[in-house]
Amino acid sequence: MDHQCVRSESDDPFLRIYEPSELRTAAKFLSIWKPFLSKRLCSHCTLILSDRIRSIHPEFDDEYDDHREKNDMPEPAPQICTSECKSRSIETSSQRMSWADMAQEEDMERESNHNSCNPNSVVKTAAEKPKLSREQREYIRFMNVMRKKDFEFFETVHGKPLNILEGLQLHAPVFSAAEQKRILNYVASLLDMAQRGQFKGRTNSAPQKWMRGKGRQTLQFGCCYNYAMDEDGNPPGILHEEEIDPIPDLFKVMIRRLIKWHVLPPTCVPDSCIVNIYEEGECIPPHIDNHDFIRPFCTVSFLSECKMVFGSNLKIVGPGEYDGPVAIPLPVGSVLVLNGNAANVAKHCVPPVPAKRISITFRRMDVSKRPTRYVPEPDLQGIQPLAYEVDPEKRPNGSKPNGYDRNDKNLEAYEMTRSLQWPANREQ
Ligand SMILES: O=C(O)CCC(=O)C(=O)O
Repeated sequence: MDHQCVRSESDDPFLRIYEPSELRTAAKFLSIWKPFLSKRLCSHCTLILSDRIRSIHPEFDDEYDDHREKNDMPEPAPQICTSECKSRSIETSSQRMSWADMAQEEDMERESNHNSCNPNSVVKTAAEKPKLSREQREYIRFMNVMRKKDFEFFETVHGKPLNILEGLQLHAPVFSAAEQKRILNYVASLLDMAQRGQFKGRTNSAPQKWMRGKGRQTLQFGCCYNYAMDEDGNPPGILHEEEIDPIPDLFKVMIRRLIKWHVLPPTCVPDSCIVNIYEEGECIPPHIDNHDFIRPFCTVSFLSECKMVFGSNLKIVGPGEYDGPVAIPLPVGSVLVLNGNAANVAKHCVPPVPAKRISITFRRMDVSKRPTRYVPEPDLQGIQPLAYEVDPEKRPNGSKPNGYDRNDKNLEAYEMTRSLQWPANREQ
């Protein structure tokens, strides 16, 4: 079944026996019930359901327009929900995934939370929900991102005082609770694929469990980074000849968000990433990111808050124990951007984490260091930042699209992220 096929259902003999007013009522009813009807369906099947409701009467389920309008990803591939649908969706999600799907999921979540308190409110909630366009929703979320860019910590470097945190930025929240959930499920699927040996070469590496402070599990995409001199005598840096899997689709959607929301500049679109999976007590030792990667680069935090420690001279006080002068908390859903002195003078590390944590580090390779078989990602070309002013003082009055003002919905959603769980049935 494809979308063409769903659209032409308005000519369906079943529908022809009903009056337009009856079809309108049916479509209204079904669109109110869609959060329930689409529960646990994959995003693609949810789209098919939306399309079908729309084919009954076009006035309803207009949220679906958002999926098409300025979609981050191409038109969904034809498919119906089968038992294999879920497992296949990870491989083909590039054709399906967009943040509009996630925004919809967030709405659904909010509604189901609300309705679980008051079963009589189903109709009222959905009917009263103000209709915001995708642009308006994105604008509100963009404006609610808090951006800290004035980190300061002075140390004496080469005999002179220097702000070693110059160039550090924290943006939060960039990914909502629903988006974090989606990303974590996606990472879980990537780990399953890694376990089944479905990735090339050194995409996946696991820590040596017997040694305290020996890291974390990683998944690398876009390039293979060698952390230390390997057994073939390769120095640390990008391995030119090593084959590796390309950046997974949902991570490309994340990258587009980072550029569009002014977190990374359009001159520095990441073309590689590392997923770090820290079990409780795991860590990353003090380091400065290799200059095979240009600046800035960034790390996105999930699952639990941890501190990143900075200092020009971080001390290793024992296996997995690090000491440094500044510790910066990284909230879940936040993005820490490293540039300038913070990336090039200060070392950083993550001391043993108090609870399971996942981070995704996005970096752009220096052109001369790209792997031999490097192919630019078509999905990551020509991304432009949204034309809104980030600095509140520079925002002209009335710059808000269609009169929508800042609200705190996202901050509430952000607070909810603290209770997110790693997919329940996974091994710890
Ligand atoms: O886990 C983090 O947030 C930091 C990861 C990091 O420093 C790295 O991947 O080089």
